[in-house]
Amino acid sequence: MPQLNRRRFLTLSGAAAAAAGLAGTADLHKAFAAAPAEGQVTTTPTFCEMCFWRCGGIAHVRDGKLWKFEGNPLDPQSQGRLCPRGTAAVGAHYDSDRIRQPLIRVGERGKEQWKAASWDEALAFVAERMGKIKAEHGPESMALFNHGFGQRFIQHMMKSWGAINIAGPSYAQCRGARDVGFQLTFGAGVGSPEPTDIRDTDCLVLIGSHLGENMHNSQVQEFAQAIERRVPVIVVDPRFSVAASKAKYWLPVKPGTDTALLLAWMNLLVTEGRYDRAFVEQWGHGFDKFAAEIKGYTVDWAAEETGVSAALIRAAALEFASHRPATIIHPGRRVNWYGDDAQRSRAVALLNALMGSWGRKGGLFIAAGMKIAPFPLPAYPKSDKPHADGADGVQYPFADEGITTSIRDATLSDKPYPIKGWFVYSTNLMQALPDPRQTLAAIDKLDLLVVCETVPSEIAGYADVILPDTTFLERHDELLVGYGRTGWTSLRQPVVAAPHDQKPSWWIAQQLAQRLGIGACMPFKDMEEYLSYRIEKSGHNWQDFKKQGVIMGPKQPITVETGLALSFDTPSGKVEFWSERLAQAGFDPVPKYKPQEPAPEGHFRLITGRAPVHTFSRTQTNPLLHDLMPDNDVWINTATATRLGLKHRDYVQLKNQDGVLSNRVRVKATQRIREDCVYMVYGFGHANPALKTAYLKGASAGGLNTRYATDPLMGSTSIHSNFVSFVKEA
Ligand SMILES: Nc1nc2c(c(=O)[nH]1)N[C@H]1C(S)=C(S)[C@@H](COP(=O)(O)OP(=O)(O)OC[C@H]3O[C@@H](n4cnc5c(=O)[nH]c(N)nc54)[C@H](O)[C@@H]3O)O[C@H]1N2
Ligand SMILES: Nc1nc2c(c(=O)[nH]1)N[C@H]1C(S)=C(S)[C@@H](COP(=O)(O)OP(=O)(O)OC[C@H]3O[C@@H](n4cnc5c(=O)[nH]c(N)nc54)[C@H](O)[C@@H]3O)O[C@H]1N2
Ligand code: SF4
Ligand SMILES: [Mo]
Repeated sequence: MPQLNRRRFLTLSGAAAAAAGLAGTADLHKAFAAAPAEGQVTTTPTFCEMCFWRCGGIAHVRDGKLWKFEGNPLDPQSQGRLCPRGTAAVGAHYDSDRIRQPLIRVGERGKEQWKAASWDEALAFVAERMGKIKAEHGPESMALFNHGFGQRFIQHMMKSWGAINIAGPSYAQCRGARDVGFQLTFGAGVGSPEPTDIRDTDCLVLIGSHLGENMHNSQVQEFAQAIERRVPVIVVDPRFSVAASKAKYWLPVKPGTDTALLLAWMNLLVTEGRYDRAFVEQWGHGFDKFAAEIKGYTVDWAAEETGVSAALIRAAALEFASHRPATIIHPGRRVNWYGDDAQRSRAVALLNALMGSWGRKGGLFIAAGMKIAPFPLPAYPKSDKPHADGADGVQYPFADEGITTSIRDATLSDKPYPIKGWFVYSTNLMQALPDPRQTLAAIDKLDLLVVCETVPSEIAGYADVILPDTTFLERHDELLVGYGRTGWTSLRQPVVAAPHDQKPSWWIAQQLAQRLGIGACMPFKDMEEYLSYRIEKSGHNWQDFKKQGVIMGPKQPITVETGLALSFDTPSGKVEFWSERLAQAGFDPVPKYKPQEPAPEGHFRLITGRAPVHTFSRTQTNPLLHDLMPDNDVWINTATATRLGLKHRDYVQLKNQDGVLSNRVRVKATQRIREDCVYMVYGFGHANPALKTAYLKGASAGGLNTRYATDPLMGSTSIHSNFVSFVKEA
């Protein structure tokens, strides 16, 4: 890869990574901007898919070879800078582990024996098997698991064919409980990107949200600016995160006790009258019943429960309450920790309501969008069967999106009807879903498993057919019509050709649609036709858009201060301190605290999170990011390590309460974590040998996640419910 100039990249990004990601983006950006451009260079704007922040970038191609990817200054998500993963998108294009052509399984499922196939052969195979499932069971028996922006036309094709069981891990394994908690309280979820006005805030409270390790670009940039402005930051985390190192107050809570803290904070502020009375009087529903319900949750009690001193709990509350309404209690993003997460998220929402921060400058603004005309597409067929994915609120009354784990349950139980096929697009279910043993058992029952992937992930290893997708730098996708301080629209367009016989997902969808007899669902020649129609029909210039990559929407009021009139789409039309809907469905109308089970003797709770230079399990094989961080380690409190005779950088295996053993992983003995838990970055320990770069490097947090609780309100599954002990290497 001479065109990559790896040596320079590595020196720069090594330093950036050492700065824990915060200063890193800027340094990287500057260094790249200063690099001399030799040879013929063309630049093309497109938006990033290395994670789901979808930053606008500009790709540089030198002498026909992809050279670098940097921020597009016109784009609100990047503001001209990319994070280390975005910069390393170049590595995804050049990755030698990529799947190069369609593959059809020849040996036993999971044994990784394949024959190379032409696209015609592979698509005909899929269409024939799908047709058989439809004939025998109906199209509802073919489920779709999907994640990422490239899913748009795959999902459209599947819905046009009659599929109704569709889910991604971004709901039940990520932000679902948060959006339900906020929906029940304010009548609106938070969505992505989160409308946190960190730029104008006077105080930021982070509960778990580890900004700076969790690298959502523009949010982290605003966070860095807030730190420069000396905005007080309060971090609640059992681990001394990067964010905690920038905080005025760090509350090292015992894992799983956040609801106790939140209830005690609210009781304190209500009792002492330190809340936004005007907001609560005008907009609150059931406030008196709420206040009576939380009366018993005192600060002293919370100190016992959380392990944080009463003085610290109180000082933090007085601090953030004094800045109201320009105070943000960050809603978080991956909130699926303990299986009671919708209620904990509701407590976070209620605390924001007490601060009067909803729709306020420096609080949570109401994101603006923009209108882009649709391309006329035929309507989807209607099914008279219920959803097997929990999405129609029968099993989980407040679920408003498909639930991955419910589709898996239905596959295992044949209830409410058999699920015979899975189409998996851009999600590595073996790492992302809890209890991989159940995922395997479900796969065993399938007549068809199609996996559309870029690299040989674990899930691809079990496929009957693998369809190799392009990376985002090699394809068009649907328009991104985003929400934020103003709406915006972003373009994804090909920058370089796919290196082998990979095809873009929209093309795969269109070709498969034709073979399934539903070709009319994608009535356009190519994406230029589709996208330019939408753009021009909306009154914008297609050629300009291709050059700039971004169109900004009109200014709209997003806070009370800029002229926004508040309204709440709840049954009472108000902010529901007491939830009528929860009461009617038989749930607690005000969140209650329920303690978590203690760790078994000799065990530690396993908690997890992100590293700034990797995304989930998707980037470990990227040569540039692999060089920065080839594996993860397990954080253990120094005192615990000493007691157990473990030395810093020793290798251990983790054994969970169900006897599942991890791959070997190095000990990071540190005082930056409580003694009752251990921490690992999620996404490592890849088990597919075809993923040569990442195979068996580090340990898989997902693999140890065999015990999980399911949120009774909306079906999300917990990730921090597992306990581990250590097995020393002989
Ligand atoms: N670099 C990078 N950035 C990413 C991603 C990525 O893969 N890589 N993924 C993106 C996505 S999709 C998501 S959902 C977000 C996730 O990022 P966030 O929403 O910020 O975080 P979580 O993963 O929920 O939380 C991890 C933090 O919670 C702490 N924690 C663990 N248990 C507890 C507890 O009981 N109480 C409290 N208060 N804290 C606890 C951990 O120590 C850790 O610091 O990150 C996004 N940003
Ligand atoms: N134990 C544990 N489990 C978790 C989490 C955790 O912290 N710990 N986090 C949860 C969260 S917050 C989330 S959002 C989910 C994420 O879950 P997933 O979305 O499953 O995340 P990835 O591991 O990135 O898997 C994405 C797969 O898509 C492939 N891919 C990447 N780009 C493309 C592309 O352009 N086209 C195609 N076709 N494929 C592509 C990658 O190679 C990768 O195998 O995981 C959840 N599960
Ligand atoms: S935050 Fe980083 S990885 Fe995510 S879209 Fe932006 S540049 Fe890409
Ligand atoms: Mo997520």
